[in-house]
Amino acid sequence: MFGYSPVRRYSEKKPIMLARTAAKAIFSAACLAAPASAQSLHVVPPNQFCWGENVGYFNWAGAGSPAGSQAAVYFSRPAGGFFRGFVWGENVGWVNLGNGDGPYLNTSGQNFGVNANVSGQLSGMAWGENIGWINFGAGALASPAQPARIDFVAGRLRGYAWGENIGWINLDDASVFVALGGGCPCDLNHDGMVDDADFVIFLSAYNLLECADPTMPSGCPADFNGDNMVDDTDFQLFLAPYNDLICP
Ligand SMILES: [Ca+2]
Ligand SMILES: [Ca+2]
Repeated sequence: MFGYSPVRRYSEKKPIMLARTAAKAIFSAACLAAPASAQSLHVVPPNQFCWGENVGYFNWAGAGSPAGSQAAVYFSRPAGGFFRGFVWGENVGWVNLGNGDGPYLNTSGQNFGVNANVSGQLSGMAWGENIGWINFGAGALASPAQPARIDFVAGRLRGYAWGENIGWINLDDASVFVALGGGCPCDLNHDGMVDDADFVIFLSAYNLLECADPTMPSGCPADFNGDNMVDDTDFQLFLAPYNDLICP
């Protein structure tokens, strides 16, 4: 008897061991353009903070080890998008923006997270380990309305979120705010370059394939397009910054 087992495409199973020159050689053929649905926005330091009226600063860029590997990331989709990652509250600990399996239904503790519609207006819930639920849709209900949202033109968050136990969280300050941009997500070891060291880290994740794999690095940072797989799509997204070498 032969049991059924899911078959991965050959190119996903095969360990890719390419030198930089080889990767460059296939770059022009393999990496024409990333689809719009693969776009992601990363927090752009030093503008990485927001402010809770009762609890002080939240840092959107530092989570994980190495630092930033589990930071907040926004993944764009045709009908909106969603966040993945963690925010650090200086006085209240970790806040989970969602596990990356978005858009989130927000019907239970297993499928919560922060979504955005096509205009960038945020909704859904984040979970603070010490402070409970934070409602990103609450600012839209305030009077006057102050919806928490991504300002795509300014490249930053705006509006207010509501923590059930901590009150308003201000995303709208003129000088203390969370900037979002392209970042350098393929710099997996956070040294300012996308080079062979990152390629080795990427390969390890690529060969594991699924973000749910228990041996996958926490936060699945090599899943550049946020589909919970590290596969050929992510490899294509890796090639352009690898070719450029220096982070923008
Ligand atoms: Ca690097
Ligand atoms: Ca992926």
